[in-house]
Amino acid sequence: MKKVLLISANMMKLPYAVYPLGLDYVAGALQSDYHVEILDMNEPGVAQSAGERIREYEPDYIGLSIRNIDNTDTIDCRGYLSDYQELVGRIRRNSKSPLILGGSGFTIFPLEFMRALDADYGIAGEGESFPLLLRALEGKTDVTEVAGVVTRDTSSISYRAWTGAMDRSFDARAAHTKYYLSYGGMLNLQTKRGCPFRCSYCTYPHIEGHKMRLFEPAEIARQARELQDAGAKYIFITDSAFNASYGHSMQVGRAFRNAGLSIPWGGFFAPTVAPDDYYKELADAGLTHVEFGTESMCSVTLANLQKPFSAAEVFLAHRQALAAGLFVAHYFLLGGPGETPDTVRETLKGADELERAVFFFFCGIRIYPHTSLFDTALREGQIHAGQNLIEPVFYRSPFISDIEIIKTVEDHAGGRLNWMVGAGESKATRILPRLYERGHTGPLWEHLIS
Ligand code: B12
Ligand code: SF4
Repeated sequence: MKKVLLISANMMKLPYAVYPLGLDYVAGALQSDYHVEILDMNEPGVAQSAGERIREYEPDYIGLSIRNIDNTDTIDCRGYLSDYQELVGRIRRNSKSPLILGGSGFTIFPLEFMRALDADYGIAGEGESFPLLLRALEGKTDVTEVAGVVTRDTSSISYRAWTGAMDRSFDARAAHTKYYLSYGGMLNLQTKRGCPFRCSYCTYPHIEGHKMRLFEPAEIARQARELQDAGAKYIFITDSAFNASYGHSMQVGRAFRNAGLSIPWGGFFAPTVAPDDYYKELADAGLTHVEFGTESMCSVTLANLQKPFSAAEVFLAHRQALAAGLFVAHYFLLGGPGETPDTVRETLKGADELERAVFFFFCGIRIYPHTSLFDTALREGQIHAGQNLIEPVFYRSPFISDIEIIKTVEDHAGGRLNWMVGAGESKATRILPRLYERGHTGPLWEHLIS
């Protein structure tokens, strides 16, 4: 059997180190025909020993997963491209095998990453097509026939959502799994792919598709039990918006209960009004943390961002989640089209009325291709056609500067611990590692709720 080494390039440990779930799916697609190993750069010691590990394993193919491009923080923006270039240099010094890129970050900027990392091939979109690429390489057929495959000569890419099997291969004994279990105890899980909404700035529908592909609840529950049995203390559901399908997410909750899941879990939710008892049922199934992608409390701004709810619905959704005894966080994204001092104040006033919650404020919205914000920024001359956006560019509202927004939020927050401004790196850097070292588990933002 030929050997594939899958490397997770992500070394970001904030707000916490994230288990490389995407590679479990790529490994799942490959495992019947290839011997697969995963090397996770987050795992202690791997960054130092990667070259040696590659030489020892002698892979026939190397897949490199590119998740984060940068920390997406206007206040203290840090990019990771140079780290990836350094890693690719090390891979090349230790192996002559083809290097194939993939991952969500890669999918946003496939041509730019191909050039910057001088890779042999890439797959934009879902990595389940990896074996098709390898088969084409081995059969010497045209690799560009495989949807999403990028070569050094590719100038435009087309790919569609994967319709075949999506099998996760989870190895409870793998060294990297043990690392996440010992540090924060959080593993992750996907219950569907795709987001049907069209928020103006968001890349998720481009990465995962607009059409929801719902996974079988009993199978998801089986996977959740597998994570629990491996020692997970918390599960993060990575869906774009867990409640985008109320029916399916409710079935997942019931399947969790039937499978005897007893560890807490959480994920991203859209603050839309839920059916009666929705949150109560999910709380009974172990849901503890609800992270609402709220973005604004001003209806004009919400409409500009093309959010699928109004400020009035946010209040209702918030109360529904609180009534079920859940921990609630709201993410805000300020500085988009039409943001003014008044709309910011309206959001802050709205946040004041959202009791017992944590707020994460991001000021300045990163402009990504394939979004309607990209078109707005182009029309307004904030970016130009063909501009390489792998170096982050943030949308600037003509009516209020980022600095003014940050100052307004910080003044209004007045040092309240549950108001986090920016990616929250400084507070998170101080608090989280110490808590994880002391054996605390989960996302831990609930400790900020006063
Ligand atoms: C869930 C999530 C989070 C959660 C993760 C919680 C957890 N415990 O898992 C939280 C909230 C913590 C988080 C944090 C951050 N996130 Co986030 N997150 C996501 C999200 C929604 C899903 C990621 C996921 O797990 N998907 C499910 C798996 C199965 O899919 P996947 O990894 O993409 O893998 C598939 C393909 O990409 C491909 N693939 C993957 N690897 C490979 C490798 C090869 C060789 C091939 C061929 C294919 C391939 O095949 C897989 C199966 O189809 C994505 C957006 C999205 N919809 O993708 C953003 C996303 C990954 N996050 C992003 C960012 C920026 C961040 C933060 C930096 C934000 C911040 N400042 O705090 C941090 C970084 C955290 C860290 N330590 O790395 C960006 C990354 C791009 C960028 N701009 O840099 C994304 C893409 C969102 C965006 N803005 O566009 N995130
Ligand atoms: S912001 Fe959330 S709800 Fe809107 S398109 Fe993105 S993932 Fe979907």
